[in-house]
Amino acid sequence: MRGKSLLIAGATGVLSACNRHQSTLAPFGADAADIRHLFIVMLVGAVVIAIGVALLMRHAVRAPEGELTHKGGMRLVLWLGGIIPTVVLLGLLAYSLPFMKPRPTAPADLRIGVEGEQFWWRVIYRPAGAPAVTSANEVRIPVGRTVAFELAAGDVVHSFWIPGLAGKMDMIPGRTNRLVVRADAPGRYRGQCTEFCGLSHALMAFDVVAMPAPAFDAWLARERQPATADADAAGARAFAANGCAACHSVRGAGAASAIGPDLTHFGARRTLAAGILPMTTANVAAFIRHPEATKPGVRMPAFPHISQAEATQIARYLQSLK
Ligand code: HEC
Ligand SMILES: [Cu+2]
Repeated sequence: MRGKSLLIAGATGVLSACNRHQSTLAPFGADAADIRHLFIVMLVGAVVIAIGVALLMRHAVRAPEGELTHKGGMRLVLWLGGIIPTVVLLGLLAYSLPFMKPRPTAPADLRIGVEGEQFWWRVIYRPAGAPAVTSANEVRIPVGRTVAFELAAGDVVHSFWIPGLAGKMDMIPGRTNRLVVRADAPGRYRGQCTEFCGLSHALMAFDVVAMPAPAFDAWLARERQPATADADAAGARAFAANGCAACHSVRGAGAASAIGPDLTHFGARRTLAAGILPMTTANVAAFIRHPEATKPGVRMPAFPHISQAEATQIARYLQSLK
């Protein structure tokens, strides 16, 4: 029985390490690599101490009674209870302090504002010397460059965590927290809200795309452009007729509200509803009619009176916004 549970514990450890999508053990950024390094050092230290304690226990249980004099006992307490822990903890503190120093930034570094909302992410790229570009539910960063996240919250406290990139940082209404990072490997990863923020807190994730720097620059230039879709399409007309523009923005197509996620380049995202559903026409149409079926407590009203056919037209229109 014990062997079996040990086997299961070992297997889950090994299997979870296989997930390179969202894992502190598979870092793609310099800060997460530091955290993994510290974790391994601490783990080895803890294991050594645990083995030492176990050996001492064994010795204490087996030794004949009265072997330890009163003075010997006091000395043992002084060393094992006072001096050694102080030296070990001070050593670990001195070793780990340099890791806590924030990464230095230069004025030309890219700043990305991310604002937590119930239950999605507002993402604002603020490149030096150019106007800001607003997007949502997906964070793109250039590999090899320093990026400063400016983290805020629009309603309640959220927490921003990209486990493969860096440690987590709270998003607090009324203040801006800075998290400076550098991605080292391109790829598609995942981030997650890690502060309970309401009913759909666990359904508040996002895609992270680390791109080679030139590709990122080209992408940001495209992202800056207004929407290109056909404004006369049936889906575009249904979007306008159903009042979606009261909450959503589609730059260049007359919708300019910032209450819900920006949809200007919605079709270029891989996931729907803050990293929760794959981006398919059927999923988008279903979400439009019954968002609460996917996300309990969602801040978007249901549109049950929109027919399946009309919802599909709107979904096609939104997906054409690349
Ligand atoms: C009262 C404001 C409001 C109205 C009106 C509204 N939405 Fe939303 N919408 C939201 C909010 C808030 C979210 C974020 C939901 C979440 O993920 O928690 C959202 C999310 C979405 C998303 C997913 C966005 C993403 O990045 O994945 C789509 C698509 C969408 N809405 C389409 C529509 C359409 C189409 C209409 C009109 C039929 C509409 N919305 C009307 C507030 C609104
Ligand atoms: Cu949250």
